[in-house]
Amino acid sequence: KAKKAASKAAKKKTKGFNFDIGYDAESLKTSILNHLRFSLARDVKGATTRDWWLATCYAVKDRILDRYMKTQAKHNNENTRRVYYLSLEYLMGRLMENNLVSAGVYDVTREALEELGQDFDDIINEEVDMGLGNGGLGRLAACFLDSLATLEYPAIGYGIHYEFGLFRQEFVNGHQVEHPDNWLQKGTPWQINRPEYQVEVPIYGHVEYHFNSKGDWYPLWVNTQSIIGMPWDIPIVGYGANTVNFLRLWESRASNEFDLEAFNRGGYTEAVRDKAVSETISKVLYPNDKSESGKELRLVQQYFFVACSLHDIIRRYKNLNEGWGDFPSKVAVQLNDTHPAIAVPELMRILVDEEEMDWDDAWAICRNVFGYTNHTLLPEALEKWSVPLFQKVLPRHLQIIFEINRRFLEDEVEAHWPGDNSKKSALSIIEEGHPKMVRMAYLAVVASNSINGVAALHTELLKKNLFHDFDELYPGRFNNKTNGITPRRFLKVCNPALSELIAEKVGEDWPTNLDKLTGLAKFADDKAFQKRFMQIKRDNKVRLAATIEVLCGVTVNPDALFDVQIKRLHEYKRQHLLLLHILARYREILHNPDKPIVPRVIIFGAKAAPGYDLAKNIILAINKIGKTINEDPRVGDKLKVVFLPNYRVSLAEQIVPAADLSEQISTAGKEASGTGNMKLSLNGALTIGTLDGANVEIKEEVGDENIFIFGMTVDEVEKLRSSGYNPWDFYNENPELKAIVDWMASDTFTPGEPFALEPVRRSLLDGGDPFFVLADYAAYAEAQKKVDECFLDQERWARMAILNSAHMGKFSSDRTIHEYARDIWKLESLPVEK
Ligand code: B1H
Repeated sequence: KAKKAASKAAKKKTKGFNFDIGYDAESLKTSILNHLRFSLARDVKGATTRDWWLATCYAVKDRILDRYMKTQAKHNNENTRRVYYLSLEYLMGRLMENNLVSAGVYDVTREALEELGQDFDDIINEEVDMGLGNGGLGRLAACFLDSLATLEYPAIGYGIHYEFGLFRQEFVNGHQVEHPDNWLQKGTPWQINRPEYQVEVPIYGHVEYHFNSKGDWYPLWVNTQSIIGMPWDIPIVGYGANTVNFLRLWESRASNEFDLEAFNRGGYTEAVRDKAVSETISKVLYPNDKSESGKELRLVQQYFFVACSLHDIIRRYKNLNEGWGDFPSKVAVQLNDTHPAIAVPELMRILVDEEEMDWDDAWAICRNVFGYTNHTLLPEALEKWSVPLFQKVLPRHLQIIFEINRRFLEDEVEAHWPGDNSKKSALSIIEEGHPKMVRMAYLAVVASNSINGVAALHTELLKKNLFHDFDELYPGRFNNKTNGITPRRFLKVCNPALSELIAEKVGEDWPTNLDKLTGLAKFADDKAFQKRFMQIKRDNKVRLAATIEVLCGVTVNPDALFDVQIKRLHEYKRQHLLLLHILARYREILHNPDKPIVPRVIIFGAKAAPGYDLAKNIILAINKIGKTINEDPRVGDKLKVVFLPNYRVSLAEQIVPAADLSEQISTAGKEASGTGNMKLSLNGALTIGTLDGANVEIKEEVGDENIFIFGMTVDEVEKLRSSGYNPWDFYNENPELKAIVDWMASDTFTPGEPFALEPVRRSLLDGGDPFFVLADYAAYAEAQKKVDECFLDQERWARMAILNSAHMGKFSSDRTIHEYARDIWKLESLPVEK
């Protein structure tokens, strides 16, 4: 009561107070100087670049928070429906430049800093990436947040506030070495701590049965430990800054109660040790990208952030609503892969155990609320948790999963396939075996009103293979949402010169209306336009060349063809196929020294999971072979091979605008979508690629004549596999291929260590070449020849590059998000007044 009165009084006393904040250079300057002095306790005299960076971020944040307050007030006043995006990963990259652009203060901030005698670019480069994700899945989540805010959809992202994001990569003698990513060390001006919203969640313990007054038994989850979730909010600024949503990341803390108990028993060290265990939960992002088998801490991480998030969602709902009736009309929850699928039994537990709702009513709510996005068909990435582990960590949730499964099999599967026990065991959420396993994908499918894939081909394959019977059982629930990328970060911010040229030709509104880029098509044959377009590309290449010089110590010629493969290192992505092509080019240069050849700079960027030996060996092979080539005077500018260390979002922003050729060469059927393919093509790189993932749709958009497609289709791969693929046949029948595969593993590239690269060779031959590298080699070599021919005709190349940019409109994440909102979330945008 007293609190309420005080807040009322405060409101009265501040009535009419003017919170208006200036958006001109002069106001920014004042803000920056104020923050330098009053937030950082720094004198202008002693201020470092980092101080200037922090002060500038704070000044910009003031403006952003103003819009954030207005947005949240609007969402609450209207009691609007929201989407909650649950993801274990967010690869945000740097925030400053994007926030400046979105908040509309880029130019004035630049001006303010210049007037203060500061170098704008140095300040931008102070920021370390927020790398709380592995690759495409985490970056997609970040692009989606950008689009949700830009399109003014009420949305909140939930995730984990990892103390250490994805490791920093270094090369030592060509080997990958991992270092902790201490992204919080320099300060993180964008995050806001929200202790008032901390929550406490139970874990471990066991289930007891009690009887109520009617004599019915009910389960009680007891003897649990508790963890505190501390929220950190990152504002998400929509382009134009009408709407500012937020991303809420949970940090784990030891609960006080928990501590006290140990203290009272006199166990000081135990108390501190237990505290350390609780605080381990949000310590580090698992760097595995695809497989994470059986790690207890990973399961704990998943449950922890899901439980905190649902608690938060329900608190917010209850603030504005009575009863549960409206819950599904106010709340949509999207599961980014199965990593947050524990949300299903957790919501059931809350509704049934805590809210004492009937099972059927609770289940109806779940099914109305959840949507599930699948991101991969690779079997090693399909999450399964062992029943004994589940039993230990989340005993009550396991019971609920068994009950969900029992009803699903007895009611739904039995009704559709009466008496068919093989169907029941095939579709069961619990896989029989020793131990039994919980199939998280099946759990997510059974509990969701929508299940989507991330590219047309991927969705077709999901329906045909992994979820074939579910598609029959639940017609219409499976749907496609082809991925997209934000054109703000991946064109407007990273390629300002091209952005200006585009604006001149198609108008200023292309960043929120990417289909406008088709307006470039009519200039594809215009010589003057071609010249400007290619000059911008060349300037970007000069800048990247300087970065390559610094990071790799290799001088490259900006007039060479910049051939780029940037993505996680995985066998299925086939970086080693490009490596074989590199060897073929090197061999050609040595055998025919006088023959003219299109000069190329091959640029790799990729991190390998620390425990993935073959991936690390492929990195080693590229580095060793690259070094040999780069130092061979017979080669000169004809071929350079560089592996940029520590590939991450901010490095991608430098590489993407400078690429001529985009390598998208995964084995057909393995890359669910890919999103780097979209970024590169948008910036005028031509794609050499297989008919896999979103490449198929890129080809449809840019036209067959503006893309280099090669290799086996999904059906052809399947046919070859079932007829018994033997890589030795391809090796023996192709003398060039045989020569380079043998050469690769000889001691030419690793003098003194003759078998250092043998593991890569072995994987392609005795290892059975599971991703058909040798089978696709000849077709790839053929396609690369066409690339060279094309590049020799610079006008033709320019035309193709322009048409690539022109036809990428479909791949804006705005389009993707509009589709999710319309088809899955039934979400209306809610414009916030200026
Ligand atoms: C994608 C993952 C992934 N698919 C498990 N699956 C992870 C799986 O830490 N884990 O356990 C992490 C990541 N990531 C990627 O998602 C696909 O390979 C890409 O093709 C796709 O473009 C991207 C976004 O949909």
